[in-house]
Amino acid sequence: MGLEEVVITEAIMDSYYEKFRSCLQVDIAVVGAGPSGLTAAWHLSRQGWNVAVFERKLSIGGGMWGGGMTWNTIVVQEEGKTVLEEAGVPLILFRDGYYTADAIAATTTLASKACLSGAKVFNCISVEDVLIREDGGQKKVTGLVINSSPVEIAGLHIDPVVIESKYVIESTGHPLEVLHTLIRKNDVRLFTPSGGIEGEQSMWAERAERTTVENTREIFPGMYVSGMAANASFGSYRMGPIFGGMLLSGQKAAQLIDARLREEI
Ligand code: 48H
Repeated sequence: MGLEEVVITEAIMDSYYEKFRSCLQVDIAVVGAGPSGLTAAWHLSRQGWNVAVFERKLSIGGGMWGGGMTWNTIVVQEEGKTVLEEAGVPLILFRDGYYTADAIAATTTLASKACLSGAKVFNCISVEDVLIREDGGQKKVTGLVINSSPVEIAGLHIDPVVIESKYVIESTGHPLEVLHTLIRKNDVRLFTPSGGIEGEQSMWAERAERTTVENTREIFPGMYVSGMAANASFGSYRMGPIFGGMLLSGQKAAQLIDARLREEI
């Protein structure tokens, strides 16, 4: 049997657009396929929610691929290791309470868990804005404004498209991109002490790991923060190449949103 190039093209078109169409109205839209976003996507999709993940880069994994300074090993502590254990990532005990995992195995396993649980991951798509509505005088995020990353990189003046979501998880890491856009463009207050973005502080691994999980919560109606974005929003510290907090934060964001969605049924 011969191979027809146009059939290959048609297969890609039909399959991709079916996937995209199934995400026009999702339960949860995750911005950023780093460790916290992928963990949240996995935990939510396995509960049966319709989840879409948008990642600007061609590669998923965010800052986890590179371990510390390109040495592609990650460290997790006792609490954080449970998420990797459940995913089936091999862990090695380094010293009391410190475990290492291969950064590539950890990233690809989390991505695989998310995809195979049903989350739809769209790489090469950048989130450039949010969709906003007013409900009883209160503004609420109701979706994402997305564009092709190559369009963004080339600086082409091409309008974006939109997907609706019941909840958004802002997991863009240090830059906190979506939240910055939200407050730059709208006269709104966040659920932070100042009502704005508190900003990230310097390295303090122990405190940062704890607060990443504490700071994982709803930051604006319809929008949750997870991972490094949670600490950057609420003014806490960075933690360097230890990833337990990122994983536990993704898990917590998923638990909080799962509970909200169940209340709404
Ligand atoms: C689509 C976007 C957009 C956008 C960004 O940085 P990440 O790995 O995020 P986390 O929070 O899951 O993990 C943080 C961790 O990697 C880290 O940096 C740590 C632990 N640092 C400690 C320290 O001291 O430095 O992933 C975020 C992802 C990336 O893949 C971005 O490309 C993506 O979000 N992204 N995707 N639209 N507007 N902005």
